[in-house]
Amino acid sequence: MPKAFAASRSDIERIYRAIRRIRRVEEVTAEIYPSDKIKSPVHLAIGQELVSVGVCDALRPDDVAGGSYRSHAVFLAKGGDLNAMMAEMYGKDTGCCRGKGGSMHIGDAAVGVAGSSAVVATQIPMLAGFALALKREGKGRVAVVFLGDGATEEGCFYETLNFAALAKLPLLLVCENNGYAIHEPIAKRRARPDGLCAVAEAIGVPARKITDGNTFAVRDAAAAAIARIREGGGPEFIEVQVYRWREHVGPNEDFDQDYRCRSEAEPWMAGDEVARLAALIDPATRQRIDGEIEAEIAAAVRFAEESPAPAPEELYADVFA
Ligand SMILES: Cc1ncc(C[n+]2csc(CCOP(=O)(O)OP(=O)(O)O)c2C)c(N)n1
Ligand SMILES: [Mg+2]
Repeated sequence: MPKAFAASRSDIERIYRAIRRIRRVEEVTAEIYPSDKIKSPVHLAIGQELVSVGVCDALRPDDVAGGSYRSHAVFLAKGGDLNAMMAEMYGKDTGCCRGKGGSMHIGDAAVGVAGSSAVVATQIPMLAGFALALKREGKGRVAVVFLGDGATEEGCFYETLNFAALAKLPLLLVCENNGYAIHEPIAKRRARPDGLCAVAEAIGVPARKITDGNTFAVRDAAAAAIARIREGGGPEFIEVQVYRWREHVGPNEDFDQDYRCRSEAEPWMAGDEVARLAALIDPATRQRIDGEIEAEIAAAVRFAEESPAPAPEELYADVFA
């Protein structure tokens, strides 16, 4: 049984709205995808939304967050504009990166989404750089980096952890451990699959693992860590056990692909956080929230479809070398 966390009705409604909105955006993205209107690969976070939502709920608007190619949830939870994200996936000029980045490279400086990177783990030193700048700025802002379990196998993860600990950077590292790097389970990749927090601790970064799939557990752990980080305590590491419901990249399920089976996913689907939170809200309120979300998504799809493509000369804009 998940523990009960202190949450008011308005907390529950706010978190439900955020998590359901991301779920529906990604489900609609998956529906549109086969039409080929979306011009970039999509790495969906369906089943993992609670991490971004829980962590970002504990952030200030002027904090900075960034993640990997699987960052729709981070972008939306941090306050990124849905129209701009949808248009970016369509490769349109109105996209958050003028249609040049696509799903894997979304960012929005105005709301503190630092950007996202498709090269595994490279977002970690990038957000450490933000953390260093924020520390020098001295206004108590923090940086958060979202990473997969596979990213902990890259050298720059260890290098960045060490530097961040040494320099006491205001950096929260959030590992979304979905148990797989593409098709390779963590037990085939690490001698100690349960050792991620121990690794961080050994380098001097306090670490905590959350396994119960509860958004409020994530939010409370993040809030406590962020408060210490803001006070100058240095970086912290939070690992959240989650499960990816769809294929590594693309809109489909992949339980027929020989590397995992549906029975492994079923307990996660049965404990779905979107459904659990929905059941805590009175039906009329829930209907209103759901209706608003559907209308917002439909409008974003229309916006993306009706937006112009970038002009041909845009090919040469923002090119540094
Ligand atoms: C440096 C580098 N190596 C390999 C790849 C190919 N690749 C893309 S995603 C991925 C798996 C990463 O797994 P994880 O960090 O657990 O993230 P998840 O996809 O599970 O969210 C790999 C190996 C890459 N993009 N970059
Ligand atoms: Mg993974």
